[in-house]
This record gives sequence, C-alpha cells and structure tokens, in this order.
Amino acid sequence: MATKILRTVVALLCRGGHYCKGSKGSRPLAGAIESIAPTSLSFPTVRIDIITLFPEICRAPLSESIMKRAQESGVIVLRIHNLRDWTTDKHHVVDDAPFGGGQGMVMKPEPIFAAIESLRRADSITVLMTPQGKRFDQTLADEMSKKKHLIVLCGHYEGIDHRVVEHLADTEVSIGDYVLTNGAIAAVVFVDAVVRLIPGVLGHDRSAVDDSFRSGLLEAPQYTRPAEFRGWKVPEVLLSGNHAQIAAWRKEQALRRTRQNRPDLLK
Ligand code: 6GU
Repeated sequence: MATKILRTVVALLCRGGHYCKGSKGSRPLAGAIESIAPTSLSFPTVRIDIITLFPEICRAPLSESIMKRAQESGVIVLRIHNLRDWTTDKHHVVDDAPFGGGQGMVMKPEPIFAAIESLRRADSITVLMTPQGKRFDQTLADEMSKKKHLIVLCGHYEGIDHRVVEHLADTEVSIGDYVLTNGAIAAVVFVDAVVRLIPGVLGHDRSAVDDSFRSGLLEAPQYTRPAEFRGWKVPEVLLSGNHAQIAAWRKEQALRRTRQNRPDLLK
C-alpha cells in the first residue's frame, strides 16, 4: 500500500518528466523527484537521463506501452534533455570545425561537461552512444539494467571532442555495425533494451527469461488462431496438449532457426 502511494506520488511528479523544453527550469523538479522517490521498495527507482540535440527523436518511442508504464509506476524516472540548454553563448553553439581539418563538425566539450556534471551523482554511469563504441548486446543490456543511474549521451555530427571520451564517459556503446544519421536513434534502442530488463518493468507473466539470446538460441516459431489459415496448418504438436512434446519441438525449431539465420550463435 505504502509502495503504491509512493509510486503514485512519483508518477505524478514525473508526468512531463520526459521533456526537453526549458529543461534548465525543470532541473530543480528533478531534485524534488529524487528526494521523494522510493529507495527501499522492492523495485528501487532507476533514473535515466538522455542528453541529445534532438529530444523529439527519443520522446515518442520512449513514451508508449511498456516504457510508459515503467514511468507511470515509478520503476524508472526517464528524462530527455536538450544539450543546447547547457550552452552559455547567445547562439547556443554546440559544434565547431575539427582541428587538423576534415569534413563535418565536431561536438564541443563545454556544454557536454556542463550537462553531465550537473546531472551525475556518485552512482551514475555515463554512456556515450557512438558508432566507435563497443557493440551492444544482451549481456551489456543486462549489465546496464543493474545500474541505478544511467546518463546516455548521444553523439551527433561527425564526432565528439575526444576529451569527452577520455575524461567524462564511462563507456562508449554502438548498437551495431552500420551507421545511423543520429545517435538519438541508437539511444532509444539502448534505453528500451535496458529498461525492459529492470525488475518490475515486465510483469511476471512477461518475464525476459525466455528471450532470444538468453538461451543462446533464437526463439521457436509461434502461432495463434486460426489453426488453419489459407490452407496453412499450425503444426499438429502445438495443438496436442502434450507439453513435453511441445517443449522438444520448440527446442528443435529454435536450433533450426538459429542454424539458418544466426549460425554465428552456434559457434
Ligand atoms: Cl551509437 N550512433 C550512430 N550514429 N550510428 C550508430 C550507432 C550509434 N550505433 C550503430 N550505428
């Protein structure tokens, strides 16, 4: 009961907690949330701050469905910040030409240091999203889901001043071997994959235990009604009610699918 009341208070305070506009003005609110947020409940609140030049890219995908519920229930506090709010010059400049010459622009260190130094606590982990990072996978997602505070910094333009990498970021993460136009897209993927592993985010009946990659194999095919569609029948064994046979079939199918689509996982 106490848990519920606290969660409701947190949820109310956090409404509009995933904002960007005037995030400077709302930083004191963040302090208020923290001082009230439950710390000794069964699921202590995990805080995630995303820093990006394109907050709108992050907002919608992280405000729906499971991510929405995770915030409303107070299991996570997610805040999306505009890096420009930490500039101090009239034109809110966040980038500059690279020393040594070359294409494109590089993100300046000053606003990034100001942003992270204003947000971080003793237990914060700062993750820089960059194609030069270590490749994100389920093991890294698991590890990150155990942190109490993640600061996710999105790279944009051609790169980021390397002093950020050397003296500010705890780790650099890439979501795969391809290049996106915008690190905010990668941040959404990272945060989604991490948040669903935080205890209390998925219900007991939707636990992440059976996920593909946990077992080292892809998941077996799933079917639902109708049992016959356009002449294609659902495998008989799934209608049999024989749970041992169903489990054996699923294992075999998982292996077969993995061999076909991801042979690298079997090595
Ligand atoms: Cl983190 N950023 C960008 N721009 N592209 C990527 C990426 C990150 N991860 C994979 N591709």
